[in-house]
Amino acid sequence: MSNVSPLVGVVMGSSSDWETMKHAADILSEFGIPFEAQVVSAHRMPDEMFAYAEAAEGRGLRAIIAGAGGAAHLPGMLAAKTPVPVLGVPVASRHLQGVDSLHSIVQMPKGIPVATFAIGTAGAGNAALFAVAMLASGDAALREKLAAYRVAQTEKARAMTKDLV
Ligand code: RP5
Repeated sequence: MSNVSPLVGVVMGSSSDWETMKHAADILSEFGIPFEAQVVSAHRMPDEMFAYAEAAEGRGLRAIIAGAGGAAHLPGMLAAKTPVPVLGVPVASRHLQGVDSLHSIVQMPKGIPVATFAIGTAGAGNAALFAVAMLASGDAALREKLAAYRVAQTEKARAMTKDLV
């Protein structure tokens, strides 16, 4: 994290979500995107959640990556209170392995969108990459960085074959 104003907020319902959500933070760090990370529980601290959403646009946030598990209302409720795009990450829950989280986040009523990603660390990482892509549309240097990231990924996948036999 840096001292400059954050462009992306990474929020989660509990510190137990951090193990998943740090995969979003790692990607944002890799791309040099200023971000903040904090627990903003929809159910346990609803007043702070509303305050966070209401202040988000004015504070300059361009995207909010929100992760939660179980009855995962955080992304949807944030989206209801801010025009800043909300990227929802379903965290794998103890009892239903995150299928509950996924359904809670993805089934938004028409009119209040939440971009919903895969359950778990892949979803957290991809939400961050999506935020990078959003920011890159107005930033040529960031676009180049994203292109280089994808080339490196392709090369890594190609190199996998030689380890098979
Ligand atoms: C949700 O409840 C959180 O997002 C977390 O995934 C889940 C469990 O929270 P803890 O009981 O671990 O604090 O609100």
